[in-house]
Amino acid sequence: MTQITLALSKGRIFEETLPLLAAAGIVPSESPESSRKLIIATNRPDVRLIIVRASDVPTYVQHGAADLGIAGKDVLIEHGGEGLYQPVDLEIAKCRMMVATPVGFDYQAAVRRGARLRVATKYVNIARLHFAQKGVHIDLIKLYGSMELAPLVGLADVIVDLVSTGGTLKANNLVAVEEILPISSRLVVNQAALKLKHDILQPIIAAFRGAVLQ
Ligand code: PRT
Ligand code: MG
Repeated sequence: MTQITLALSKGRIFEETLPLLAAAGIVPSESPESSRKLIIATNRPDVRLIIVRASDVPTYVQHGAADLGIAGKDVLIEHGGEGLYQPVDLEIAKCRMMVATPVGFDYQAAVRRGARLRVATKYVNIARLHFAQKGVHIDLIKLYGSMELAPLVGLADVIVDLVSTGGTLKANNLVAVEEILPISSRLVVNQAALKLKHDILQPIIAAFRGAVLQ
């Protein structure tokens, strides 16, 4: 029997993927939130799930350790997307990549002056490209989380981060000053698997696509 492996991350992506899986007739046998298992069986003997860090999904799929996966556009841009076919925008886990500053920092004036900006972010490729397109010189400071703290303690002038409700920025006296791009999660498929396991993958891709259009 041909088996397929789908890579997912815990949290918001898993939650929002459940209805899409259901549309493809796939029901996980347990929840990764309550189970510590990293390989989760489903009601279909030919489909299993693996639970990985959100930013590791493209790597598993690129190398064929998973046949397909679901990853945010932010993660895909930072990864580069080599070896990945991206057939469907699933329109889940939506948010926006934004530039944010402390309340009171005059971002537009700093940009007009041609000031060199210190930018703290986890999304270094997205930030580098954005400021290069604006012609703004930056010093990039790579962080792995809690970017909101950086401007509050003088590590950076601005941050580049994902914003959904805006609650985290507000709680830290920061304000979004520029949108870089809208973000949602994509279905990604290993290009070799798409050919070799076409008969089993194609109906799943079609079911996901159909579920998005609902
Ligand atoms: O947590 P881990 O280090 O394992 O990885 P991760 O943070 O990348 O994973 P996860 O599960 O938190 O996010 C998975 C994907 O969800 C991301 O790659 C995005 O595509 C998408 N997504 C959607 C978000 C958000 N919304 C979001 N709000 N990812 C992160 N956030 C964070 C943001 O970085 C900020 O710290 O939530 C905070 C802001 O939220 P608000 O609601 O206060 O604005
Ligand atoms: Mg997170």
